[in-house]
Amino acid sequence: MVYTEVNETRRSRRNPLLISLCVVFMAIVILSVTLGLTLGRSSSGSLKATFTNRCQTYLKDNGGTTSQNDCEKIWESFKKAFVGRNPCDVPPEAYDSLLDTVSQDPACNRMLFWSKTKDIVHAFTEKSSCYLTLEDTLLGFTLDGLTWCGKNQSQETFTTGCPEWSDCVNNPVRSFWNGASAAFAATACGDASVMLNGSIDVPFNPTSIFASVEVKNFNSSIMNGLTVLLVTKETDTKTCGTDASLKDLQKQLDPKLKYTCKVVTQSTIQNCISQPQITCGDCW
Ligand code: DVN
Repeated sequence: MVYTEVNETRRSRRNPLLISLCVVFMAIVILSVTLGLTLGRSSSGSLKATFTNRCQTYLKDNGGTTSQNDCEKIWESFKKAFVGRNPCDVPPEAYDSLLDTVSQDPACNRMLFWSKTKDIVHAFTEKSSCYLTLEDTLLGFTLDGLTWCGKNQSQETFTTGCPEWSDCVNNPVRSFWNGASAAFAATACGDASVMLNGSIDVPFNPTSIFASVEVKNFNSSIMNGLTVLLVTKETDTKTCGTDASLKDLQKQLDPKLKYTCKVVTQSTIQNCISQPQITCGDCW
């Protein structure tokens, strides 16, 4: 009798406790699902916002039209390339229509390519308009550093859970940069330049976009030559004449193109960037 009463008492105490625990658990589940959905939605929502904001900023800063409609149209064309598709099955050609729509006037004699020198190149082009990189064009500027993908049978855009660069060749981000780089290189006219990294073993790496896409798309009927700016640190010993990969570059270039190479130290470029006014042609 005494035993039963104790048990009853425990049970009646445990029940409200159990109920409270269940309520808290359910609340956590509901909150997580809601948060997950909200965050999931806002991450894809924010891709559109980031895209159109950057696109409008670019058009405003570069004397283009600021009409919201233009960037909305460009966004729609961009989305068509990858929305509803398996994120490992988006080839570079998927962006052809976008790249045709947003074709930009080529900047003859000012086009600058790069490989493994992204930070210093952009620090320089941000400071002066002497050169123009792909990331200084409307689409390059808008998509620089972003991740995106779609999903089979879904109309949504995603910014997380997308394949990594090396997961599959035909992923939406990698294919965009391959397609955009090919189109950018194909318009290179006059004398173009490339900043290569003289502090690494293979400055002209065959697997890089510069070697595997851009050099292959140069058009010698509109281009005069290519100047390699081999960016080194003071302690580096690499020179234009001794680096084997630069010999490969020379071999791969159309013989009609004039090849020039110059070693430029990082500090020379940094000094130049720190000048209040950069005079094009005076940096190296
Ligand atoms: O000339 C430039 C420019 O026009 C561009 O689009 O292509 C040329 C640079 O490409 P690259 O020759 O392949 O040079 P990098 O330095 O090896 O790679 C350039 C960028 O591609 C990287 O900075 C990565 O972009 P991110 O992450 O900074 O936005 C991306 N990339 C290349 N290999 C990658 C990779 N990202 C992730 N994993 C990799 N394995």
